[in-house]
Amino acid sequence: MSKLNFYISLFIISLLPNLVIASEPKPWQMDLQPPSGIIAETATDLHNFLLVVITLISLFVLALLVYVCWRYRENANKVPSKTSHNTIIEILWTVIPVLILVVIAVPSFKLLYLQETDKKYDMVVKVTGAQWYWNYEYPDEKISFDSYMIEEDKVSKGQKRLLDVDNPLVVPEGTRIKFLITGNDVMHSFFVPSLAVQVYSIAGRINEVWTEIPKGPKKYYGQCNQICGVNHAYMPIVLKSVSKQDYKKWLADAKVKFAKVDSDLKIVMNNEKINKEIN
Ligand SMILES: [Cu+2]
Repeated sequence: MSKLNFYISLFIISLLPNLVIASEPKPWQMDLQPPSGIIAETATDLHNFLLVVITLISLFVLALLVYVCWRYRENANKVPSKTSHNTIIEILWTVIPVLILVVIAVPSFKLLYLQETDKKYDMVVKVTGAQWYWNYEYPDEKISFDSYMIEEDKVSKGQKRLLDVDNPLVVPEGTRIKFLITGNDVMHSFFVPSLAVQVYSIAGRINEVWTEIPKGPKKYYGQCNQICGVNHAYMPIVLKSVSKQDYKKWLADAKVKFAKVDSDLKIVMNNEKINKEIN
């Protein structure tokens, strides 16, 4: 293989992670999951920038320590200096870190502003954390359903152990979604790494966050990341984006499949009515 071919192959291989149809953790993964959507992309850029800054600072401090250990060792520095103040150095070690923090603050506040203030969204999903499953509600469609992890002994081919669920959260591709996140019992946390969504689910309180689901059908895997009890590790999140037509089909089916609660309620009300009539 010529050198050029080798580099072309390397380039193609480097593109492969972007072609996968699921965002999920990989064995021996070192970096963040590839970001999806503007928030995750901005957060990943900030992370990469900070990685450079902290690496440079750590190397600089390490170099200073090594130099001081070598230059002022006992053999080379028989009479130690009694200096305890140096105005110029003191000004420098105060002003330079402040400047570095200001430089970090600019992209950091930009990201925070993007996450907290953009109110343009296409649909709302209410997420409720419970011991130990998630409940998803589509207020505009009047459907709600529970999402449980598939037990290890029931995982079928193509499903991921500890990650796949019976009822994924299905959303149309290319939409902006506002999540309203609340809790049913103890604290949980709704965490989907590739979308950079991580929000606490707390009983009696609603937290909100928005995210943009990019175009293209894909599965986004996540997990509860607030230690919430004995089955904390067994309440994964699966967010499945599908085409707009497939979403419509899913919605029509879901309205039938998840109408159980309503019909149960009707049965209870009917029974009460019958009981009243009998009495
Ligand atoms: Cu939890």
